[in-house]
Amino acid sequence: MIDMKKYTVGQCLLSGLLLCGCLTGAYSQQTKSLFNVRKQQAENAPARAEAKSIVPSTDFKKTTITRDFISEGVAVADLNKDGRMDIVAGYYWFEAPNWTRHQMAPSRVFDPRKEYSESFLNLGMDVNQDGWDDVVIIDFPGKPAFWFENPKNKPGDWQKHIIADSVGIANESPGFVDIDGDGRLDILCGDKAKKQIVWLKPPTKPGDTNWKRYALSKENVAGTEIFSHGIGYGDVDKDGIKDVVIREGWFKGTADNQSGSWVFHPADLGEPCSHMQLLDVNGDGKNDVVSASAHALGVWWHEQVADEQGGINFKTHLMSTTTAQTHSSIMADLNGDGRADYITGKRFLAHHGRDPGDSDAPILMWFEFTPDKEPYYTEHVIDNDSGAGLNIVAQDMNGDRMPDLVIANKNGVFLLENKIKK
Ligand SMILES: [Ca+2]
Ligand SMILES: [Ca+2]
Ligand SMILES: [Ca+2]
Ligand SMILES: [Ca+2]
Repeated sequence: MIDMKKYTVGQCLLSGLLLCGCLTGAYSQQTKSLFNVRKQQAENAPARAEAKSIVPSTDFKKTTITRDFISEGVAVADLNKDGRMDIVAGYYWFEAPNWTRHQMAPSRVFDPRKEYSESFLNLGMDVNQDGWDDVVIIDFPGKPAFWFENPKNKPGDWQKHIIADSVGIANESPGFVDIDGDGRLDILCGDKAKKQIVWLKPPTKPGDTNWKRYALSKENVAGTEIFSHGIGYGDVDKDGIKDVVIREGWFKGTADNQSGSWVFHPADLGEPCSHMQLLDVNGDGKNDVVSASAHALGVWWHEQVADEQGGINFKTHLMSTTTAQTHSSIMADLNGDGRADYITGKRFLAHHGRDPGDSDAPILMWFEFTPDKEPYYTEHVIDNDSGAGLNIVAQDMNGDRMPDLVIANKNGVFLLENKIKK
């Protein structure tokens, strides 16, 4: 294990600069901001989470599916149609209830300290609507996404289909959200080539295998570099139409979600982050944004406020410095009070141990919101030896109607069954 305590802040800054120097021009826009994050941490805040002992809650029952690093994305679906939810991690799926491992296509176990896998985010859905759930995989940033077609319990490799004419997926936290309200999840992301905020729509007719690309923003906008960090979908201005947020501002949604006409409004939504969640944190009727640092330290809520001209801007409030590298988040009502909670966790060894705190204990946590009571949230640590990958699943796995959590990262694949008492 690399002990980051041995390194001084200066060494961390130096290694950060060296890392930035090695990356391509596509990364240059973010180099400055990432550097600023590290500089600010060194000057004003702890560069890493404090070494306090974190006692995991007894509210979740953990099952280790595997300790192998095979994917940083995860999904659930009943792939063999036996009525039980199975777990997907990259090119592998684990059959409930004993989590027997199956391979969809040739792959291998990756070295968590040296390599990335070939699977960054996963989704289970019946793409071709033949009654069998398929598996969607977002690959390394900038590569096209693809899906594996379920062979309906027949042996052999699953057929791989590239999504939407090989659109290169930009932004590191693409969203699985229903953009057009047809009840099927779409992919919200950037288009690497056109630097445009787009959505990729799965086929609508049974038997069809082709996804379509539709533009929301104009070309050459912020948030669309392959390594851009942070994107979300929700109604910022409460006009009844959902908008797209990135950390540099928001694109105002219109009824036309296909022609790339959504106008950008600059606003300050803080540091590079993972999936951005919209909710009214403080109960003042305006939607705020909750985000977490993708590669540094911090969970924040960004309070929606009016700027001097009466426009929309945000004031950032720090919620947590419990764990760094919080490179994914999801909303789900974990405690059954009817209000969605925020779940995030450490992307263990995000940059293979080179970033402050990325080899610390892999913590998974949730935040319960209390809009009528300051500071409007309560933090709960779920576990200190799982963490999160690049997406988190919150879905009922054991039939008790409470959402459970499933994660996959460089620490393995884990199921955390929700035992919170209502
Ligand atoms: Ca099953
Ligand atoms: Ca299918
Ligand atoms: Ca709106
Ligand atoms: Ca608010």
